[in-house]
Amino acid sequence: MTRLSANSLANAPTRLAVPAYDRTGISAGIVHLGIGAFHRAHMAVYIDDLLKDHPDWAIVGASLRRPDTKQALAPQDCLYTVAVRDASGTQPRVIGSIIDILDANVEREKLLETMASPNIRIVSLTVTEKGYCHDPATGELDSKHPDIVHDLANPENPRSAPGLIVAALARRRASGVAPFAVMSCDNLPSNGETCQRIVARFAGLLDADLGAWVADNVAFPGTMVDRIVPATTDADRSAIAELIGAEDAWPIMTEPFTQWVIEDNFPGGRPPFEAVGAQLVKSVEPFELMKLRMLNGAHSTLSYLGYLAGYEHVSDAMEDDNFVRLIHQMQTDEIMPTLDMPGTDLPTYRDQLLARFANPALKHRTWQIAMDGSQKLPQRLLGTIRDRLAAGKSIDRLALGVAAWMRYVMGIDENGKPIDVKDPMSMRLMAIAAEAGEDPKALFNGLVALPEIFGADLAEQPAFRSTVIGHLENLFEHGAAQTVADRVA
Ligand code: CS2
Repeated sequence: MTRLSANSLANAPTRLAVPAYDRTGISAGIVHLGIGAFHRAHMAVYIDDLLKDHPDWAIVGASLRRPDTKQALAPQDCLYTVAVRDASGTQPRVIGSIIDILDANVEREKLLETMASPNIRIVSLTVTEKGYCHDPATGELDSKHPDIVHDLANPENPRSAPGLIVAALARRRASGVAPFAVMSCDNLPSNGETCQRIVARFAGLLDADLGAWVADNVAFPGTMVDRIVPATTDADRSAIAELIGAEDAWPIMTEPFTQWVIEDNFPGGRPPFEAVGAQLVKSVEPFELMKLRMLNGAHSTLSYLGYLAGYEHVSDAMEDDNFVRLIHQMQTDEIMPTLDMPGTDLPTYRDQLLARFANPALKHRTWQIAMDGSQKLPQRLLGTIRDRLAAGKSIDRLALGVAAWMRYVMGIDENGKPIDVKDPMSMRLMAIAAEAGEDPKALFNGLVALPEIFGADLAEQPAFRSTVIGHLENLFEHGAAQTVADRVA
């Protein structure tokens, strides 16, 4: 079978959606750091929709960690398939908005040069929570992070996202080129402000003047991004090859739903995102809070409890009525009262989320979402818990999500089999858990004492302590499926 490429498109089946513009006539306006599956199913699709009328906004992607994206996509002219899936079938579409991919580890100079060029007016990022090298509880740069220590010592040869951004901004400043806007598209709270704080602090540690210049001159528009994008499997690759009549080394599977809310703060110009379905707003914060708490908070809860209960995929857990009821109750009784969203019908938003989680065609592994919990818990569950405690309200379901995480990071499942716990803090987490054994109080005390995750306050909250410990007792004694069933009975 031929490989997907600019040439193969000429013979593509006529029903296959392909770029609506001449790819030889487009040029880069955006550098995107972290060219993973999420970006390719989200921002790259919006850009694909607008290139016909705005050809100077194509994307140069960079991968910061691994060479695999470039290896997969370079031989196919950076083309790839986005396949939208639900119970009614699979809709493939070939995306052409990425025109080059740079491997930051081996093409660092070329990447910095590109980022410093005046044509680039936006540098966007999806580097996941841990890519910001920050303290997740406070949102401040972690100046002891090994990548930050490295980049402060080698500012012209950076390997972290903040290091690359600051090196490129410094070049632009030196040559009198206006800065690009830095647009975080990660699931961080106040991702614009958080990114600004981290980048300005990194710049300030290098050179106080540069730090002040970044703080005063660089725009960091916040965004709320939403689309569920499970990791691609070999079975997906075969299915897509069949559908598009060519081999695609890395197609992306996703759901029909997509949402993008963007703060309109682009002094150097921006593409008309609103023309392709994005929502431009003054402040993205309420949208972010709603999404992080309602979607991601529920997702993480489903993933830890679901994994422990033996559900491989989110949709498998959603076939269990007790899980559906638990998430519905958590969202309705404990999360929605913390949100202030004039103009959004929260019950409808909730019902739509439950339907999205249940999408049987999306094989989204609970293990995938369970990754990096230390970086995710603060904005997904702990902020909501703080708000509820301050209001003197119950936190029962939210605390069950936290307890399930504590049980999960022990690294042993309910059948005594090892769990592959992926987390930048996994060594510490598993050491604490090993020492605690199956003692709920000791496990809670050991983990809650990590200020990077729980801050200094939560350990001192009696209601938090007793509720989480109570859930841990049940998880140890009855297992996750029964604990969930008992809660919602
Ligand atoms: C998920 C998110 O993996 C995870 O942690 O919760 O990637 C989620 O699918 C997206 O945020 C949906 O927009």
